[in-house]
Amino acid sequence: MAFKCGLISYAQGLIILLTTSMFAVGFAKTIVVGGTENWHFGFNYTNWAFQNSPMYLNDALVFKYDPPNGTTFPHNVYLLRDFRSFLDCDFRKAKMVANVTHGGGKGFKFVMKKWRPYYFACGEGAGFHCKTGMMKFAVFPLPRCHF
Ligand SMILES: *[C@@H]1O[C@H](CO)[C@@H](O)[C@H](O)[C@H]1NC(C)=O
Ligand SMILES: *[C@@H]1O[C@H](CO)[C@@H](O)[C@H](O)[C@H]1NC(C)=O
Ligand SMILES: *[C@@H]1O[C@H](CO)[C@@H](O)[C@H](O)[C@H]1NC(C)=O
Ligand SMILES: [Cu+2]
Repeated sequence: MAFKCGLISYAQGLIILLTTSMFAVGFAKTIVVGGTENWHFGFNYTNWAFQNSPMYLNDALVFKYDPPNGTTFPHNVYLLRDFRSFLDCDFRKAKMVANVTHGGGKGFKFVMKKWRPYYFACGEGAGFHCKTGMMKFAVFPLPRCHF
């Protein structure tokens, strides 16, 4: 990863190395979206993402939601195209990454491999879960520097 790691001075590098080893954040994490709340209608995922930032490249997000069974709302996971469609909950050019059944069991795992913003949202109810249900959040994973 050629992300300016070489520009950090030796002293800064040492401090970062000490800090990362002290807090053991040197490895990719697996993060359950929503924590114990999982992926459901009416939880503020923007706030959750804010409280759980920063996230890093190669971190994995796990979306957990029950498959539809008559008593539960179905959910899914879409990647929205850009910030504008994220704001508007516009799914026209969005890509479904997990359907209504993929969140069962151990959940649906998504590894953030690229240095780009990811706009996640539930596409159920033609934008209703995204808008009213607050089932959307954005992540810009940061590169981790290895020394
Ligand atoms: C969700 O949380 C964000 C960040 O804390 C806050 O700005 C926003 O108003 C909240 N949304 C709702 C609908 O409460
Ligand atoms: C549907 O799923 C919910 C949550 O897992 C569960 O509590 C409920 O018993 C299930 N209903 C049926 C009919 O399977
Ligand atoms: C979800 O995707 C799986 C394949 O990964 C497929 O077998 C299943 O039928 C799909 N479910 C729905 C409801 O589209
Ligand atoms: Cu939903």
